[in-house]
Amino acid sequence: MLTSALARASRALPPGAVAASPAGAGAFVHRRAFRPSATTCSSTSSASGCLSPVSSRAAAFGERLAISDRHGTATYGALLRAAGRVARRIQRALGGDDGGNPASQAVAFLCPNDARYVAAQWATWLRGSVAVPLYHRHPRRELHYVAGDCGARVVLSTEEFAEAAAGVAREIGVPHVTVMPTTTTGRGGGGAAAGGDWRDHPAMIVYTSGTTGRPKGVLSTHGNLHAQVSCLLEAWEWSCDDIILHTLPLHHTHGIINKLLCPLAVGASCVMLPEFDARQVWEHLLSGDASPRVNVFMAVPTVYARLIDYYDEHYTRPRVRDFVRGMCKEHIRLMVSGSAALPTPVLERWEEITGHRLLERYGMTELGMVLSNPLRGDRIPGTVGSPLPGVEVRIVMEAVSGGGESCKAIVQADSKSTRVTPGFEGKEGELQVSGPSVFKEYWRRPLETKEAFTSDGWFKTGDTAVYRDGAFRLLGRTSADIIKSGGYKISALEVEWNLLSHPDITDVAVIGSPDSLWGQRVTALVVLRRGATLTLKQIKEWARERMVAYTIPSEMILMDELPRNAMGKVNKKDLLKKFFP
Ligand code: MLC
Ligand code: AMP
Repeated sequence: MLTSALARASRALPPGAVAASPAGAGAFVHRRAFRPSATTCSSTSSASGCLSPVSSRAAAFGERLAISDRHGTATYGALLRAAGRVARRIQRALGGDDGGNPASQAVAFLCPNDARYVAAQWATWLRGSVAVPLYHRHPRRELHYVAGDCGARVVLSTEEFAEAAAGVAREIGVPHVTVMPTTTTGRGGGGAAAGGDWRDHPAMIVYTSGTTGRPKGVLSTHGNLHAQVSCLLEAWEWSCDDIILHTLPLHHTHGIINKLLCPLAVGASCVMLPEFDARQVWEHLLSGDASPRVNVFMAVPTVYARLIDYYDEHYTRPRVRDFVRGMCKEHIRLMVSGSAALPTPVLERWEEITGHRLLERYGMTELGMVLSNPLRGDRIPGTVGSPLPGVEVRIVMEAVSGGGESCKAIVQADSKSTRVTPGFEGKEGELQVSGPSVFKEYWRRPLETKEAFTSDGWFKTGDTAVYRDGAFRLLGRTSADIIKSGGYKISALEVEWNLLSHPDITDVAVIGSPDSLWGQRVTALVVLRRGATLTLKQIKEWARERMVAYTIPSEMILMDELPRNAMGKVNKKDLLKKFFP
């Protein structure tokens, strides 16, 4: 039965993918995974380095447990069969109007955090199309924008989001397809699939905010995703015995790459919660006899701060505290923080509570993960370690010479070595990145793509970094117009643009004010129309239908006018100093 299920699943795969499994899986299986045992995935050895969709490795993992969610469990085989069914539904919905080449087709999908998300993502890849995840907490306006901007040929959703997804599909004039539960039985098999080399094949578009215009679609190829996943598998020693607890949104890199595609690329398991809930996370981390028992956890700093608050409130007795520490020490092998700077007090308190020093790493939607503290070895608070395998970084500072300004790389490093220009250790500059994990382009934005790279091909992160005492440190964004709140990147300019459409607001400047829980908070300095009154509560209500929840200001400061310079620009760094010294 297993053999026929795998054979069916394999038939659903594109030619390149079939070749990669089981052989291709070996490229991802690290040390512990090669240990022979009845349940290991060591049979998937023979590293070929073949590039193919991450999902294609699944055929080799057959009846191993892939996902455990609130509806039940799904094996790799079941996921592939479900993906095959969804792929055929897409094919039917598109009918004769298949558009020729699925590689140029975007498939937008709106699914909760459970096995059906994976089925939708893999169905897209089985077809050779481009996966574009939507987020169910986004207002309709935002869903419409993303689905329209990526040029989705079809919108997928699960039953519970069918109304919103069908509405979006209608607005952009494409079919809507429902993703069914993964547990139902049925034939496997997929839709049309492109063959050939998958390296340059477009795989995914994730939307990210920047300092210009509306959010941009970051297009990554299968080669990019392969690189983003494989460097983490190696550096963090992922194995098929691992079980990760997944609590992050699945429309961003952290949730998609680090917490979902990594485990699924090695045959490990992923326990998915529908959303972050401190009590449930603690229950999973502490349940001694639960099956599957979690041994890996990753989150943004705000989540760790929330977990600490919960612990302080609920786990007060000394014996309970000993139990918490004992369980975490004994059962968890890795706890990672990233997406925003980890405050040292959070790192220290978490270590006190669980006995784990969080492994902090640095990454970006356009790049996957770039820098990481070591799995084994000293994790220095306030640093993000060194480059991951396959990633090259440099720190560039603007050097003023006699003839004018030029750029100078003062530090250049990869996972094996770091070269510092003598006299420049400890000097700060912009972090730039190069390597196979770097995204292909901003979707349909050639100008922005060009501007994001240097003339010699390095991606300009817009983050200021410094290299000191053997490790990289992030010092913040070069632009005050980018805010990071709870791990979400928010464009201050986009928030301003939204608020300016309020009839009572005549001028506004949005800044990221420091906050111990959120990292930064969205603070709006607002000038009102003469005679108008407006409270923060009213703004929040007005914004609910229009703006993404985490971009809505949580603080408002009323001003008579905004201080502007001769060029008419507001100096946000000055405003920050003035209001949040
Ligand atoms: C929620 N709120 C936020 C917010 N999230 N406000 C500011 N910033 C945020 N990030 C608001 C809500 O609208 C609500 O407002 C109030 O805060 C409480 O909401 P909540 O429902 O209790 O919050 P919750 O849903 O629990 O969300 C908290 C969170 C979430 C930390 C779990 O923000 C989250 O999932 N963050 C992770 C984002 C992420 O995955 N980033 C990775 C990007 S990739 P009100 O007014 O209604 O009370 C990347 C690359 C890399 O960065 O390196 O990884
Ligand atoms: P995003 O564009 O949403 O992918 O967010 C990427 C940005 O998050 C980076 O450019 C950094 O500014 C920030 N970031 C990610 N990890 C860290 C970290 N460990 N420390 C500081 N900033 C981080």
